[in-house]
Amino acid sequence: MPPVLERPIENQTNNGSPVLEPVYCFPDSLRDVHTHYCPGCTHGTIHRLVAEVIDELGIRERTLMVAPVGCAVFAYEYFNLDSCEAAHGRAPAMATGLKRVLPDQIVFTYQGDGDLASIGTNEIIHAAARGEKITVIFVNNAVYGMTGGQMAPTSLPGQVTSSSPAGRNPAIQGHPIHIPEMLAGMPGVAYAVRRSVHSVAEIRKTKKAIRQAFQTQLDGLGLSIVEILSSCPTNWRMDPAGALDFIRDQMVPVFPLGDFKVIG
Ligand SMILES: Cc1ncc(C[n+]2csc(CCOP(=O)(O)OP(=O)(O)O)c2C)c(N)n1
Repeated sequence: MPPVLERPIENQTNNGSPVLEPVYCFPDSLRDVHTHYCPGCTHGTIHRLVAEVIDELGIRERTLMVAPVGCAVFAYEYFNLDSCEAAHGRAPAMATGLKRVLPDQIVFTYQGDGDLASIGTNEIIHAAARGEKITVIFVNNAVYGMTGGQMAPTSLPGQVTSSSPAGRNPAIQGHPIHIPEMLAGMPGVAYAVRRSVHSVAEIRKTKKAIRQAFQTQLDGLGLSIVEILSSCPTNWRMDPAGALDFIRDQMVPVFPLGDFKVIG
């Protein structure tokens, strides 16, 4: 059994012993296993938020996850959910099939920025155009993490990566792609927002957005997507705290946090 931390509260039982009320539990929707994520990587934080939301909504038994290729490739080992593994970028297509065949299931994809905004751009755009009633958790760490920190479509102007050693030059390599802003203009999209996990306050806001994204699907309103700015200390060549500062100081100005479309 995973550990449950408990603190006594003032209430007393009839025999005078204190009532213990759990205030922090390991989510049922996560498996109690070690992950392979690097120290300071915020994929784990985001996993936890998604799992807590699924638990709180009481939908674990009818939720299907489509896992990506990339650093989160083993997400199906970490979530205690029915899961499928999609080929790189194809998660929205797989989620489309699952949701159409099993419309009472809650279907979500978990995708990195190389996966969703480059290799699978076609898939997310057309899933949005079709108004698929799926939820997309889009983790933007501004690089292709798993393969060694190459430039992604979300890399910042001037950002040094293993494939842009002189820094990304927008005149040559283009500008970062702003996915939720783009999708917000499509009628099939009901919820498109951007959040971050660089501080406790932002983590709490991110959890609320993830919850609203799943609620959007429960209400049958259309595609819901939460882009989450996430750290990659290893490939950014930073310590974990410095990577969180990088999100706040460098990523947020390029990828503003906010709601781009909220229906419902
Ligand atoms: C069609 C295809 N192209 C490229 C790859 C190689 N590949 C595997 S993971 C990956 C990078 C993934 O980056 P991202 O989606 O940003 O996720 P992260 O690892 O940063 O979390 C790449 C390019 C692949 N497996 N399949």
